[in-house]
Amino acid sequence: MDQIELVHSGKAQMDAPLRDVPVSDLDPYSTEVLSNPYPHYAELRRLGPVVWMSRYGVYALPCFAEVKDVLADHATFCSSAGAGLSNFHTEKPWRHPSILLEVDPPEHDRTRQQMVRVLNPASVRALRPQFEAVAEEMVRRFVDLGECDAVPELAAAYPTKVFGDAVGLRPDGRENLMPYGDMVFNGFGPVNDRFRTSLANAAAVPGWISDACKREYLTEGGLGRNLYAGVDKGEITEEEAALLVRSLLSAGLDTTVFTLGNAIVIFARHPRQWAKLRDDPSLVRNAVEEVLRYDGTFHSFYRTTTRPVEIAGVSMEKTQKLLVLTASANRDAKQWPDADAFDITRKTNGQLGFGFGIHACVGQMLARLELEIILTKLAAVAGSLELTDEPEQHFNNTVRGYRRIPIRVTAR
Ligand code: OVM
Repeated sequence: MDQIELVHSGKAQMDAPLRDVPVSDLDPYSTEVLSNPYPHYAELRRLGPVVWMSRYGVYALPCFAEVKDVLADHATFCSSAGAGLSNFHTEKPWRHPSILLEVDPPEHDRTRQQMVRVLNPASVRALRPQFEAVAEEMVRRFVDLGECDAVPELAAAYPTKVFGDAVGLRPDGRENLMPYGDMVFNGFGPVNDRFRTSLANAAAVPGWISDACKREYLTEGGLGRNLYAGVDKGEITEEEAALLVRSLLSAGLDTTVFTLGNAIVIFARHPRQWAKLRDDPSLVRNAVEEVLRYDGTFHSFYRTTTRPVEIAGVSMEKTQKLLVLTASANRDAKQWPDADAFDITRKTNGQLGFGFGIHACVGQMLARLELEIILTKLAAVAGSLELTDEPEQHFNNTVRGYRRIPIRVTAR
């Protein structure tokens, strides 16, 4: 399905902006920045709501209000030029563009509707008993281990099992899913060594994904197979159904695996908040939102201007890429009192971890269900969570997470 060829230059619009705009030469994709982006985001917000990023020729939006405004106006700030740095209107995408994420209305509404049909509140609710049964067993085993790496034992194992089963994937080959997500999420950034390596290390992965998206591969009754019902009703083509399954596989696994790992690390580092959750499990839903606000998994993506426009007094041309820093917006003190504090009792309404507007995460109910179930079980079964060593980050151009979380867990 995907012929991989990298032509992105990122140099299309490197000229300095015409107006008096704050400029930053920060590389948001450097290992140093990715290690701890928050002080850098704070500096961007201090510079202003619109900052020219001289290395990439894009405007960064680090503040809540402007991020939300831009995401609300999909006609002016489009997705069809790609949700990454590369401009699909002038550069060849590394894979067939997503027919959900990388399109505008009216095309978008048609495909979104198909996704909503399989990921509606009732179909997600129906998954709960199975998700809870798996969580029960996995969390007990995790706590019984006492000391382990929480990534393979829980954070990666749980979504791989329950999401993979929900989609209707066969048990074998699921190890291809994380490396594929790694390519996809690196692909929203520049063509740097990190992206090239993720492609080179996993040459067989896109082929496996492409096969796994086909109707005959997918189990009857799963979310993937259910997307093919749209073909039978004449609403989408067989190829479109396969690409929508690909969207599930692209966006659905790495994100939840990393969020689960991030939640474990954050709670291990905030024992009083963990104690609060154990004392009052009704806080779990808000705790999930606060995890996503405080250290969101999806850090940034792009929009592209469809006409000359002004944002916060900064004029820009048509076809300008904008770096939408949702994880920075979620730490904006103008929106969030004591923004850098992790507090599961705060008001989290409006956090942007799932985006905002017509492209807001279509799987967010499914993601919340996974997170809520695991944290609830963990809070019921585990006592203290204690990191036995520094967790090791998994570096990716767009998503934040850990590849190793050495932890000691006591039974409650
Ligand atoms: C897609 C896709 C891939 C990654 C992320 C995403 C956040 C969508 O292929 O549709 O949404």
